[in-house]
Amino acid sequence: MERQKRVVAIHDISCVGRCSLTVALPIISAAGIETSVLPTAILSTHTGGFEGYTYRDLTEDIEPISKHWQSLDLQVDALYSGFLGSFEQIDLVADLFNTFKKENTLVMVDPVMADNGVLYSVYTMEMAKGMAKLSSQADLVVPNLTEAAFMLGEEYIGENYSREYIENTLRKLGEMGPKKVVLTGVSFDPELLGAACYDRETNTIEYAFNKRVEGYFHGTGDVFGSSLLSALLNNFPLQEATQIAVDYTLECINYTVKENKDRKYGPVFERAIPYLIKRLGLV
Ligand code: PXL
Repeated sequence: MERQKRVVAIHDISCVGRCSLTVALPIISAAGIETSVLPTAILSTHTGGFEGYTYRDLTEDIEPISKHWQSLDLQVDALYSGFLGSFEQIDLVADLFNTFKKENTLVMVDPVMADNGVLYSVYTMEMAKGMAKLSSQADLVVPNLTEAAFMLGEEYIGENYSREYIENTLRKLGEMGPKKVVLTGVSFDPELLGAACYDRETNTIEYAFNKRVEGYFHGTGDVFGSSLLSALLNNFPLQEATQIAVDYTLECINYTVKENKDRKYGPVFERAIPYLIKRLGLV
């Protein structure tokens, strides 16, 4: 068997409402990868649809945690950042990348900050500039269309876009620094939804689609990112890993619809874990 890999997942803990670490930790673990965590903030719930949530920013803990880890012989195969607790965390997370990145470490940045043309309530446009800076240090960046536009300093153009717009966006994001880009929420056909992936070094653009389910499903970005990383660390090439992530996300959405769950509690990703580990060839 191949040596077991380790991910450091850098996201918030939203105690209730599946997203960020409550999604990344179980999914990446189920994929056979040791998942260490660096919580960026602790919230009683996520910020998308609950009133009155608590918010403890953990910015001050990042450096001491990093210092302690430096005293350990820690092999890190991937660093995966998502929702950050403050603007100041951008530079701290960039330092953490520099500290723990070795030759074969995959740095994946999901610039979690916005969706459907709007920034999450806790952020300002400053965050978009910061996320662009952090993404420039990544090997792989995984924005949705809103985050991509904001990082490029452009307006969100909504759902009427051409293939050319998507491909120009991928190339412009690649020019910022990352070797690979996976753009989520891409659709050229009302029946289909998926992602576009770009490899700057081979100059290839590929797509992965599956059936579109109407409606907004909170937390699916984290399900997508966690399963994408799981597939990449299980040695699937970029397009195949993207297809696995698209298909797993759809499975989770199908369970969420079937169980008629209140969608702000997040996707029913647990029931689809057997599907994911089969797709990854682990069972
Ligand atoms: O899934 C993205 C996310 C992560 N963490 C928190 C959020 C959101 C989206 O709203 O509020 C705290």
